Order: sequence, then C-alpha cells, then structure tokens
Amino acid sequence: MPKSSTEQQSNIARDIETLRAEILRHEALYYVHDAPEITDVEYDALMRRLCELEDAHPELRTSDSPTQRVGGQPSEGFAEVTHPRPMLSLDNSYNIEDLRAFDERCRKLSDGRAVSYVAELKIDGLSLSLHYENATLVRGLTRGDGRRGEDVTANVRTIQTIPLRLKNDKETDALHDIEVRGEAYLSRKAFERLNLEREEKDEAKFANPRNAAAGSVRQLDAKVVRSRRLAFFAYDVLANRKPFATHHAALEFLEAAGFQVNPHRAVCANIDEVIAFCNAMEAERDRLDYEIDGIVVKVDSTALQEEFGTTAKAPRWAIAYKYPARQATTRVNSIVVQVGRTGALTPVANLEPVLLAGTIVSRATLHNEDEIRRLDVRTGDYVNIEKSGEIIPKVLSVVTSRRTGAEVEFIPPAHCPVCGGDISRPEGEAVSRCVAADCAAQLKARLLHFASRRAMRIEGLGEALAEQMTTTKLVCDVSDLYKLTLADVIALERKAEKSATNLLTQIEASKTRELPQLVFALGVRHVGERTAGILARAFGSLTRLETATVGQLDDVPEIGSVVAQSVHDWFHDAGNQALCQRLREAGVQTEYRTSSTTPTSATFAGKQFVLTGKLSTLTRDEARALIEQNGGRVASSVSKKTDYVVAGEDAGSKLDKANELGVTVIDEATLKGELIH
Ligand code: 0OW
Repeated sequence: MPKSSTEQQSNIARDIETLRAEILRHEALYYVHDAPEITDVEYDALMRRLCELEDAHPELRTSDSPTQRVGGQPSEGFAEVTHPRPMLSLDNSYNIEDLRAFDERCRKLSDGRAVSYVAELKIDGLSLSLHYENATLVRGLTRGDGRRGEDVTANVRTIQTIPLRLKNDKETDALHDIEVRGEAYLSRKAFERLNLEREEKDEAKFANPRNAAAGSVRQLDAKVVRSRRLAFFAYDVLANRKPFATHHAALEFLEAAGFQVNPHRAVCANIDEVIAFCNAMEAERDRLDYEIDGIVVKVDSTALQEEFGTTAKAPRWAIAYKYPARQATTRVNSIVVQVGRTGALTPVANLEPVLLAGTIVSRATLHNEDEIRRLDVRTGDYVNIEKSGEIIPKVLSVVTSRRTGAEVEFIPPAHCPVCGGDISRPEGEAVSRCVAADCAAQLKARLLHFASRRAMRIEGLGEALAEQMTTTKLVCDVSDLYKLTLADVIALERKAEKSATNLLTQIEASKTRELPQLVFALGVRHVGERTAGILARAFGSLTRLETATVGQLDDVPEIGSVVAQSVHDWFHDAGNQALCQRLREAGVQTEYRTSSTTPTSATFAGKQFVLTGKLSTLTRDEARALIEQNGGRVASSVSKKTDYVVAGEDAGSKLDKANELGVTVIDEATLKGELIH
C-alpha cells in the first residue's frame, strides 16, 4: 500500500530530526568534549545527507539546523546595532589593597550586610552579545563601544560552542527570549596553529590570542571564521525580568542551556576567599589552554547588584583584578633589520639579556619603522619590554629618564641591508620590502623553506649551508639544487665527503615528494601547507596551475580571492614558469598522485589509528598514506575506538588521552616494523 504524501512527509521530517540530533551529538563530542566517535569523513557524510534532505524539502529547513552554521557569500561590512542594554566595562584593581577597598565599598553599600562574591576568570578575548528569541539565536553583536556594536551574526553562527538553539529542559522552559554575554576567544593551540599557517603564507602574524580572536570574529567571510576554531565562554544572561537570585545560579542556567561556562570559578563568602582564589589562579594560569588577564569579581546577589547599580562606565558590583603584566627593563644594544622570504624588512632590537617570565630574553621585535618612530627607541636606550602572550616580547616604552645623550637614533636603511637592492614600501603597508629579485637573503630564506620538513624535506640543508650556497652564487634558485655535483658541495667549506654525499642523496630523494609538498615548497604568498594540498588536488599538476585563470582558482572551494590572485600572479610570472620548467627537467615530481587508497595489504585492516607529535622520518600525510594503504584508518582524535596512537616527539593531549583510555601507544619505527616481514 503506497504511503500517502503526508505520511511520507512526516517520515522525512522524522528522518531530518533524527539526523540533526545525531549531528549535534557528534559536534558536541568533537568541539566541546574533544572526544569524537566518528571520523571527519563520516561526519561530512552525515552533513551531506542532511543537506540533501533539506534541499529536497526546503520547507523543513530551520535556522537552527547544523547545516545553517556557515553562511553564504562574504558580507560587505557589518551593520551597527545599538545594544538594548549597554555592555559596560569593568573597573580595574591591580593589587590586594584595591580588592579590599572594593569589598569595603560593597559592604557600605549593603549597610553592613555580609556580601558574598563570585570570582571567575577574566578571559582575554572579544566580548559578544547573543540574542535568543524563542530559544533560537537571532543575532550576535560585538561589544563595540559598549553602546553600539557590530552585527556579526553570520560569523557567530560558525562558532561551534555557541548553541543555535537553547537546550530545552525544566529550568530553561520559562526563558526563551534572553541575551547572553560572553567572551569569544582562541585557545593557545588554535592561536599558535593560526600563526603558523599565516607565517607559511607570509601573512602578518597576530600578536596575541586576543587580537587573533577580534580579527577572526570580524572577518567578512564566515567560512574563514569557521576555519579559525573560535570558542566562547558565557558569563552573563539578561532577561526581561531578573530570573536568578544569584549570579552563580545564572551561570548554572547557562550551562544547562548548552553554553560553555568557564569552570574555574568560586562562590566566595568574603573577600579573603576571593584573594585566595586570585592567588591560586595566578599559579595556574600558564597551564590553561587560553589566555586570561585577571579575575572578575562580582557580587553574587542579584538584588544587591540592582541596589548598587552602575556608574556611566561600569557596575559598582563588579571589579576586575588584573595580574601584573610580566615586564622587565633592559638596554637596547643594537637595532638590526632582518630580511624575510618575501623581502619584508623587520627591525629587531638586540637586548642586554634579561630574565622575563622565566626565560632569558635577548631580542624583541620592533615590528616596523612606524613603531620605532612611535616609541622613539634608540640604540643605547633602556626600554620596558613585556611578554604577555606574544611569541617574542615586545618593546612597550623607552625609559627616557635614563638617557645620557649618547643614544643613537635608528636610520632606516635606504637599501636592502643584505643585498643592497632597492626597497619599496607599498602604499598603505607598514612594512618595507626589498624588491631585488636576486636578493641573497630572500633566496636563502626561499631555499630553507623549500628544503624544510613539511616541504621537500631535504635533511642537512640548514642555515650555514644555505648561506654558503647563496653567497657563492652556487645556487641562484631552488632548481639549481638538482644540478649540484659532489665536487660542488665538497668545495663548500667544512663539507666532508660523507655529509656531501648524504646531502645529494636527500636532494635526489626530494624529487619524489608529492605535489602538495612541492606547491607549498615554492613559497607562493598566502599559500600554506593546507592550501597547497587543496590546489594540488584541484589542478593535478604544476602545468595546469600555470595555465589556471583567476576565476578557475577562485572557484575552488576554500580558495579565496586573495589567494587566487596571488597564485595566478606567481604561476604567470615568466621567471617562475622557467623555474617550474627547470624543476620538471630535473626530474622533480610535478604531477598529483592520488595515494592509492585501495590497500595493498591487510596488515592494519579494521584498525583505527591516531597520529600525534612530530614524527621524525614521515610527514603526517605519508604516515596516513602508509596506514591507509595497509587497510587501516586514521581518526582525528583519540576515543574508545582507537586501536593505536602513533606518538612522535612533543606528543600532546592525545597521548594523555591514550594513556587515560589505555590505548596502545607505538612509535613510527614500530608502525613501520609491523609492515616489514
Ligand atoms: N572577560 C571576561 C568577563 C567576565 C561583565 C558583566 C558586567 C560588567 C562586566 O571574562 N568574566 N565577566 C564580565 O562581566 N565581563 C567580562 O569581560 C568584560 C567585557 C567588557 C569588559 C570586560 O572585559
């Protein structure tokens, strides 16, 4: 008996609901608990299935469906919206006395009644306001100036730890129209990974996770926002009526509603307990996977909060306790200019070594000439430097009171300090660049990048050798590596025959690297390791990349217009085309070889692996190919279904998880040993 159309419709609606619930469950496992049960491929298959069902039945698509997280086209800009209730800032305190003074004021305002507090971490990110109507996310705003913020709803929807729909259970039943406030942030891991990708693409690195979070939330292209892996801690909820007697109850509601609320918090009966919490967290903060810049202390009673009210700027019932930034004072012994792979000139201060946040520091970046002028920093000056989340310290200010008059002003170089070539500073850019095509510094940097581990992996080609090869003009571009003879390499000083032979063996072996590695090794601006893989798979060979139009490049998913233009320009440059031709003639692999996914053996059939840490003889792609070619599967993180964790150096949380779950841990030698019979 054929089903009626309504019966069919309800079956499809049920299938969609079931699929959505399954996808949300896996997203929570992956993003919130970091313990997925399925591989990315299986997750993508579920999403594809849901998209197909919703495309076939658009009337069943709702805005809180997981398919609606990533928006369509990039937006032109962000509309400004006035916050219904201003997002106030916080008064600051910098020491225990200030905290006690705050407590005094609160007890006076409460006519001597006891005041209990909630102490919570001050997350160093970007504040957001999320509006939910009928339990569904309808708007996301940046804090802006506190009165008006930017509408970044499309971007906020891509943040996985922000629920598109409030969880529906007893406490939250009554609350459907609420505003939730919190901090969007990047974990240290996500920050470092992002900066690594930007460095590979020769894009300016973010100075710290806060800037990276702000820069990410305010990206015009929601797809880019999603790739940044932002997270969100909720810390406040506003509703038409005050539904919670205390702040800590509000936080518990937020957790029940599906938000991540920072777990490091305490209800404190008095200010002494607050101080104890601040001291305890100061010791703990460097072990957290995100940056904090202090503690936020709030009166717990909502009634008292109402009574105390606010000043124009900040509530009277809350204060921020800021940890002393980690600073030191030392002398600038010299200011030198470094030349990077794309010719960017970066001034660096060589410092009198000084202990700062547990490490001896002898250099600090000066970013660019504008920064030197803003600081008016001179050779011989004493300067205050700060290490607050940045990778290397930055110069905060000059101690002018210690000037003797012997200090020497910085004179920006008129020509490249390494090759004497011309320097240009494109309009609107802060960075000057050496534009000489044969600049030895740039060639050396390009050579090192080409030979680096994740590129062509030519072991033994380090700083010293690259320096010698370029200054002697033995190597004028990377293709010259493939012309080197044993005599050439031995002629370079301190090169014994054995290591010269090893080097040539490595260079020969590099010809068989896969196309993604070669594209990455060429050092095209904005093309990091991941983008190189996408391009290699999309076009299949160097030749097709050389003939690709900007439109064809732009049509590749995840290749934005900036990257498309950069790739087009590089591969259409005559010099680069000649270089590619020389590489082909040298016998370098320039075609994409799909790793044969049909297993050549069943050694690892049915086994699930997770890779962690730095492998010494295999890249991640090679290890993955090795496992898949022998019937195994590689998952992105450790779960009860993992059979082996292959651990390299500096293995991180995945190794801890493996030990916690009792998963067998092996090294790559054992992995390869399994295959050799
Ligand atoms: N950054 C934070 C944080 C927090 C609000 C509520 C009333 C005034 C401040 O982790 N945990 N709690 C609050 O409470 N604010 C925070 O950050 C704010 C955003 C803007 C100024 C502060 O950084």
